[in-house]
Amino acid sequence: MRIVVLAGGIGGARFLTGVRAHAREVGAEVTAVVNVGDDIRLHGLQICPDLDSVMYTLGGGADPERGWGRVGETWTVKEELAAYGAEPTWFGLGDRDLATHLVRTTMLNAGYPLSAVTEALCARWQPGVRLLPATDDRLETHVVVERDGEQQAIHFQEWWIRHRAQVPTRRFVFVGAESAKPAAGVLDALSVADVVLVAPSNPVVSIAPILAVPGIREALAGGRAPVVGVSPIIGTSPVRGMADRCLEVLDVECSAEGVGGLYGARSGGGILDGWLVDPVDAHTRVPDVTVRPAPLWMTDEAATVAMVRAALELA
Ligand code: FO1
Repeated sequence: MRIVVLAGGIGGARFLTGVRAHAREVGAEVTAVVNVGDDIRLHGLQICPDLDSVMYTLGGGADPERGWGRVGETWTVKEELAAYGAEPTWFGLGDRDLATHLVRTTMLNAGYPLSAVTEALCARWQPGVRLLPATDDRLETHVVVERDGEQQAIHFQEWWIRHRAQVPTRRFVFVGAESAKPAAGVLDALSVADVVLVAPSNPVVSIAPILAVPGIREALAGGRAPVVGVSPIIGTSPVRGMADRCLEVLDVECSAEGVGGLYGARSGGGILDGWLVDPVDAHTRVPDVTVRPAPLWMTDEAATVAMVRAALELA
């Protein structure tokens, strides 16, 4: 069995631990297509937060408290940069994490595509699933905000970390998406997939940038594999993160029904055949999508595996 998972950062990484555990039991192959919209170039280094969150989490090197970055991290370089007044001071790069960005940037500068660089980094971390960036091309999520009566576009990380999403916000723009191509391996993985799972990641800034790469949405729509999404919202709150704030910008209700409707039915030009919701949201209706309840709190690996099994049964 071949499983493809569309995933963002921390929620996607946790979900993938369950997918990997289930795949090991049944002998399935897993490919994760990961968001790159959060990527940012700082201090001359290319930082890929979502790819790294997935790689570190599956490779046993993530900080479980923070969710991002490395466990046992130290911050000497960050302190030294701050002593120079080097901006941005709101973005923290740990010493251990920096090694990843140095290797990645050196390889990118030498001409390797991000997919090949990711494969090389994964040779160390052995995540047990194939990690593919959605695209090898530049794609960055920018956020149009209101400042001093004017509209300005800022990088997603500045909006997310520096402003904690608490600034008047107009819209999200996936810069470079129109001319981006799916990364090497993405369309092949989708064409041979038996099932596609949409992780309980932020629908607006993690999954939407993946779907914005021309060819990926079409491959889902026209593919033979059923597509099952897992709701990132339980009741009226995101499982983690600030999806509520992102949905508000789009004027979409923060609920399993709101996000299910945003993705839409595959038969109607959307992406979903099935939508897994928490039992508290069992009343959810999404036109032409089969909705099924299952506990969605990823409290530990066993709970996450149970969730993955429910998604695969629905598929
Ligand atoms: N999140 C923060 O809240 N503060 C940070 O300083 C920060 C630095 C950082 C560095 C590398 C990395 O891979 C992730 C980092 N994150 C940080 C997390 C990241 O901003 C977001 O949580 C994701 O982009 C959303 O998926």
